[in-house]
Amino acid sequence: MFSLPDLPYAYDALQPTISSRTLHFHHDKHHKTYVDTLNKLLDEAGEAPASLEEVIARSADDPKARKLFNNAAQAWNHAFFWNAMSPEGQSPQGELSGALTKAFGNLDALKAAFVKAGAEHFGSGWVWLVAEGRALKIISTHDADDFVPKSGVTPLLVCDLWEHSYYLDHQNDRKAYLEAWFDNLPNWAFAAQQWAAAHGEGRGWRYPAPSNGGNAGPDKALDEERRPAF
Ligand code: MN3
Repeated sequence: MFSLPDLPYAYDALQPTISSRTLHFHHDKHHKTYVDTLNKLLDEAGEAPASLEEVIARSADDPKARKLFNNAAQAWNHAFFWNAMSPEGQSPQGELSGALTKAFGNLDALKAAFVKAGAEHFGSGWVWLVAEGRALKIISTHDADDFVPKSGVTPLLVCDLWEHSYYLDHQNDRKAYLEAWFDNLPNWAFAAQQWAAAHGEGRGWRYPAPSNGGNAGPDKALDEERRPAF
């Protein structure tokens, strides 16, 4: 059984960009439903995987496992999203700050690119800042898609583009939500840890291990080659 991780801050900590009301719905209803559905699907299949990353990686390219993938990836994406935000109003520091300047010119240009990618993304999904080797990129993904199954790509930050993440606070103005989000909420300390992990220093963020994991047979285990890099 995978658990629903608690938010790493109070429900009202991200106001006014994200209200307490939105976080209650988003975490306690939306995220919980993904985790509950994931556990139900695994239980019905008699599976007890060792990690959520393993479930996502092995279901990503299997059309018959679409429902499992969608709920597993959404469980992962939301937990990553909570960690990628901070109420502290941080700025990029250290080596990551230098790499961002080299890649985007300055923080304003990075913000403009991030907001543009998110605002122009059609429909539901996510906008990510990712590291691919030493390269830094902004990429949006549709619905539940993420970078867990893609070896060599490490996410540093993500912002949820589904309407449930901003509609109560910003109505249809996704661009205003993204601008306020980028100005106030990125957890740059977390992003720096992910950046270091992308280059072999420490391990990147992983979803909390399941309470009954590790019972999967060898045929269910991923071989090293397909194991996510983080
Ligand atoms: Mn969401």
